Amino acid sequence: MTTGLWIILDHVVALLTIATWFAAGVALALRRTGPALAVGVAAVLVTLVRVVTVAILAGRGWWFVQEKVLLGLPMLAAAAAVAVLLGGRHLLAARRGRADGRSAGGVVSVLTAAYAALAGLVVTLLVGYPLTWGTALITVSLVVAGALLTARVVAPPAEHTAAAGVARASEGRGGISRRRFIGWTGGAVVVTAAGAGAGLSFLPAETVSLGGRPGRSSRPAASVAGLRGPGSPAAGGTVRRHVLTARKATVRLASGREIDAWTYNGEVPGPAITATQGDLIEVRLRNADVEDGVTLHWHGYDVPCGEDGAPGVTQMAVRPGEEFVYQFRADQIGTYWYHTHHASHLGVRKGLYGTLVVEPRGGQRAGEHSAAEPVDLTLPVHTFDGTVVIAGSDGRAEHPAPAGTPVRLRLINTDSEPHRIVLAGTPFRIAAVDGRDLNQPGEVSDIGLHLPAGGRYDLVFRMPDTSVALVVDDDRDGGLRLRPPGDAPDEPRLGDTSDLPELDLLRYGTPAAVPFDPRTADRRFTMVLDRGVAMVDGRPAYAQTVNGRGHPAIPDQLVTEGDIVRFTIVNRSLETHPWHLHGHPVLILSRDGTPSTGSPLWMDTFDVRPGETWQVAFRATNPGIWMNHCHNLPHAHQGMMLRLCYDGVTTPFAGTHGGSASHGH
Ligand SMILES: [Cu+2]
Repeated sequence: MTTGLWIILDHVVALLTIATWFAAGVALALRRTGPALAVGVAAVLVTLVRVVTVAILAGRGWWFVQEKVLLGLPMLAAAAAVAVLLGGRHLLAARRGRADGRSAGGVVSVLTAAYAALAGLVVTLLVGYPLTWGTALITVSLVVAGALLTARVVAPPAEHTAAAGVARASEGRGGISRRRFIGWTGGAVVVTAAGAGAGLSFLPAETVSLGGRPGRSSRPAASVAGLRGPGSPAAGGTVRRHVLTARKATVRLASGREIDAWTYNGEVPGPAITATQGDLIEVRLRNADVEDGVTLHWHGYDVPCGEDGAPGVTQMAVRPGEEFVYQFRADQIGTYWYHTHHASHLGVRKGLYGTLVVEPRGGQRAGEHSAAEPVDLTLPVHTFDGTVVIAGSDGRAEHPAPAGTPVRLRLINTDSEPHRIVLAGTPFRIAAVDGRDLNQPGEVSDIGLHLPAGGRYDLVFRMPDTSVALVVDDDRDGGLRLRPPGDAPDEPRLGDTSDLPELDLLRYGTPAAVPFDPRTADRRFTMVLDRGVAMVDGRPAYAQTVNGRGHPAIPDQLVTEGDIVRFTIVNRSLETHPWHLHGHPVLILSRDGTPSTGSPLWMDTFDVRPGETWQVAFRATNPGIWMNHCHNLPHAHQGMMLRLCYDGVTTPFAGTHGGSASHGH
């Protein structure tokens, strides 16, 4: 069973502990001894089951259980023990006819167990990892406060009740009842502890995490504004000039349907940018009327930091009437894309994206020697209002491909959710992932591919003399058909594509040497992804969090040029998080402790699914201040975003990233 399923099961068991302890408390209060005993036994059993589910989750990683082991379970266990002692003893006596009335202590202790169970689950759902002293103090205070208030209701002090018999026994000597004394003292302790907890929660937090190495040196400061690309192409290269103007437009899709889009140059996707390795790419970005402001981020392309398009970090957002010129050398070959990085959860969804493809200099790649003209299609997959649009086509697209032709399909997921890709009618290889070639990728067929948000796969094959179907999200009516000229049937035999197993890229291809020893690391950072209550852009929110915090309160990660950096990324939540570091591809080391055994796998966006733990590494060779975030763009907007900062690099730009403080949505 996956860790994600254990997390869900543990939540269900936690809910059952709350329900059973509450039910037992109510039954006891109503003097229904039979049901109270039955439900009480169930509550004890469910509590024991909870210990088991938490123990199993602990085996998957301390991050999944810390607050449960240190706070939730001890609180529940203590309250449950008292409840069994007081409530259980009373119930057994009542069953034997040796007690009547109700046991106030029993009712209070059983209900307190219910409060403890509830508080534990609330801490898991709203706070998560890491547990802080502030949270622990507040939680315990609230549970104790609940117990004291319950005691007051169940057995009020003598002067307020006719049931004076209960209170008279506890009359103190000084004229004040012992019960009142306990009540007042308890109340004072609770208020003090809760106040201390709240105070601790407002202490200033660390702003930089060092990953286990010394902190900032006294290096002379370099500004990201000065980290710009070269002004000329490499020898033999040319300059590829583009002007992209961001503007709102009505765009007609292939089916004739019109959508209100935010576009570059009135097109969706924006103009395709292509280059040959060594060319200089120069893009003048203008903004006509996108009030939020726009930028261009070169997703997966390791441009110098000043060209990265992160507003408030590497530049200011380009407002209507303004412009910004990007210039960088096309040194990396492969399939990439560009998109706005300002208010990107809106802008990219509405159409501010396009493709970037860089071909190797000097002809065909290995394995593509052929007399036939190759078919090379760039296929960004985007969802507009629930309709999947592939390269501007919202219905089924067709493309001719003579038998024997080498074919390359460059799939780009420009959405915030993953897509499932099936290629039917031919065996094929995944030649490249996120623009980087794999080592000796084997031929596969009858298999599903999971394409993360922001990710790219290059699928290659030689065209058979029958048609080939590209199916996205198991929708057999849409997608793309490649058909050889002549009378080949327009459909390959397509079964139910949703039945096909999913290819595991961590076991695909052949191992090869990598440029650094991934067993060593100069700095290690752990990012635990979850949902919780946190400040986002200065306002409290039910946020998407990293280590319990939201942007920009998540500490910066500090690295020094040349460091080998290891990330451990843990997903405690029930949603998939496509993790994306700007400026560097990362080498995938392991998933859930199982090492990657296929081709070296370099990715810039990888899906950390619920319950998963990924280890990745990279060498810090591209100085700057880089965004490090979830590429489910609404998640990033809800706080799941931080910065990786090189020692000695500063930024003159300021403001919240993503524009949530400035735009009026
Ligand atoms: Cu996410």
